[in-house]
Amino acid sequence: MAGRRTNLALLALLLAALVSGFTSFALGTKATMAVVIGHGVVSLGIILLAPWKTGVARRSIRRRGWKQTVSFALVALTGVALLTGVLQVSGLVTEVGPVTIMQIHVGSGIGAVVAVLAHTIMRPVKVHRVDLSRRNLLRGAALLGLAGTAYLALNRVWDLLDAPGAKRRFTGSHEVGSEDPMRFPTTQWLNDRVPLLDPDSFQVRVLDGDYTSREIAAFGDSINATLDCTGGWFTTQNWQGASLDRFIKDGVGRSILVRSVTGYWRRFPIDQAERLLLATHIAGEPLTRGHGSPVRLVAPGRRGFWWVKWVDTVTIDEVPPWWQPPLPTA
Ligand SMILES: Nc1nc2c(c(=O)[nH]1)N[C@H]1C(S)=C(S)[C@@H](COP(=O)(O)O)O[C@H]1N2
Ligand SMILES: [Mo]
Repeated sequence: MAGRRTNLALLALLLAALVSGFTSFALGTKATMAVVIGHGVVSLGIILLAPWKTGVARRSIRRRGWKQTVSFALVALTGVALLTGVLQVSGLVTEVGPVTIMQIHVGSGIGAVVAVLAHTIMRPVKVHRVDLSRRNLLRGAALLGLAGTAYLALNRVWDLLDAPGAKRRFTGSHEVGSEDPMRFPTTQWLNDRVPLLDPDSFQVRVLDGDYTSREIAAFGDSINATLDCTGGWFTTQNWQGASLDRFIKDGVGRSILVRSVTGYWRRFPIDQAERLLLATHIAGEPLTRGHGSPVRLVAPGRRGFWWVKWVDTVTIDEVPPWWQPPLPTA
């Protein structure tokens, strides 16, 4: 009974960690702040349950074979995901060799979910009516309460250590180069290559018109906005260029499709045009190639993967803005 209860709780926590982790990535707006905190709390709940799970696992450890392998993989992957999660938040370590802590965190987290599914198929956890008894719900609440306390305690630890984690953004990201414009990292979602485009002659097609970066810059719009990469860093800059609503007539179309010369694209609701900027400059300096020269999109309030670089075309159509993969696929 106690073993099954522990397994069930762990399964629920792991799924909650997956869903909240994914949501923090895909959305990461102020409105989803609670989801990011929830991700931390349920994950600490998993750590708190570990001693019980050790007891449960010890009883079944004599079984051998591939089932055993899946169980070990699950423990190892969960352990790595938890450890790298805490390290990422602390900001004390950001990479090991060629990979970032965040990459290990996401990789091991996805691996743990695959392993937990395999494990659940091998050793199904049956849900009984008593599992939802008042008593067990209180137990669950107590566990989350403890995890919440641990979360607050960890925040105190970052304060005391004066670790970057003490000053992290609500997404968990750490600040880089906000005062020194050209110092923030250049990064790609997956494997886009930085294209070689001539900033003097390259033209961006916005609806029916073609514009050089000089012409875009001449509109003279600017905005302070925070680029927050799911890689775990953010930077706040002043971006200059042309607001998208300058090109759009009222009442036409449902979404704005912004495409890069690389094929990378994202779709936005038409009513957000005035919050989107085609940028040519940062703090008065032309964009560098890595940062999206000649023209890149600035999408305030959205995670970095929405900020399409090397913009090639902007079009408007009747496709609903939610009709796209939640995360880019290239
Ligand atoms: N064309 C294109 N645009 C892109 C990406 C990409 O891979 N290809 N990566 C996005 C991601 S994940 C981030 S965080 C920002 C990074 O912008 P930066 O390199 O100027 O820091 O660009 C976004 N725009
Ligand atoms: Mo990113």
